[in-house]
Amino acid sequence: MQLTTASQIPVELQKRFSTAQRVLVLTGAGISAESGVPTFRGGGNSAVWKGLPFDVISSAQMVKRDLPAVWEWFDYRRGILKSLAPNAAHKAIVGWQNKFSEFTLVTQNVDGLHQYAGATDVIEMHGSIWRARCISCHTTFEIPRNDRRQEDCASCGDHLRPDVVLFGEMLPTGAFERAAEAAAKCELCFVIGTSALVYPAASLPEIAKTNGAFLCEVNPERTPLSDLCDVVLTGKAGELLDLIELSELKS
Ligand code: BV8
Repeated sequence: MQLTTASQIPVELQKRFSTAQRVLVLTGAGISAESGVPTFRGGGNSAVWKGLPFDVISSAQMVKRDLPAVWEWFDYRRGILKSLAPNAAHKAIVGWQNKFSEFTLVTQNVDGLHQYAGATDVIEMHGSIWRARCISCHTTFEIPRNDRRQEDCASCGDHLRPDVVLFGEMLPTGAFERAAEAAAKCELCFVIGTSALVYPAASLPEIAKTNGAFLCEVNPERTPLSDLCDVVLTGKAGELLDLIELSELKS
């Protein structure tokens, strides 16, 4: 059922949203869809770049095999992103950050739109497309939105790569542990705009549920997590997050 009014938000979710102290939000590419950012698997197909499925072009092996091709893929994506802005869903979550006493925002996205919207202390499980890292000394460099990125490391001169977690690579030190600890403690967990296929990020809602959290999924489509959720809001994050907030005011 497509929700269009605050009164359609399940009462149990309204209550939890009003009383929760510790909240965790996990986001995926879908939360940026209404900003114009293509999702990876939305609409049943997978992103492909020059014939390579995205989990091949975005993989550790590809950095070794063909770093220029990896840069071409990420330069292309930054080219799309640099003119895009956060949408209502990103903005709603910024408001939530100040509403709950313990709020943790974990994202799988590398687009930086949560921070652009004003979110702080974002756990970027998969790094950032706006940062590069030296393949030798691991120094990182911010990539300007509207300027060319630097080619080589200013510290040691070796090549740079995107500071993004590619398939087959470990997550940033401590990111998963910090997110998993918050998931185990939260009372209310939102899973917004993710196909819940990529691990270990997709294990976070499972950790929350195992530890007694109320689980709410926001997604136009069902996912492997949907059956685990207490509430599944079917629809677009940019429309539904504001309804959740409005429903609280009415209750
Ligand atoms: C690792 C950066 C070891 C690159 C990405 C079990 C345990 C651990 C690992 C594995 C495991 N099983 C398999 C693995 C290996 C692998 C993996 O998960 N493979 C999958 C495909 C089977 N994982 C890894 O390699 C990870 N590393 O495992 O290291 C380890 C082990 C244990 C503990 C720690 C470490 C590294 C994975 C990271 C890969 N990098 N991104 C880049 O961006 O190019 S993942 C990539 O997929 C993006 O980050 C993306 O965010 C992520 C997940 O996709 P989604 O965000 O969900 O996006 P998707 O398009 O799939 O779905 C969009 C959804 O939005 C849809 O459901 C759609 O319906 C919905 N939607 C659309 N419009 C809207 C909407 N929702 C709301 N509103 C809308 N308007």
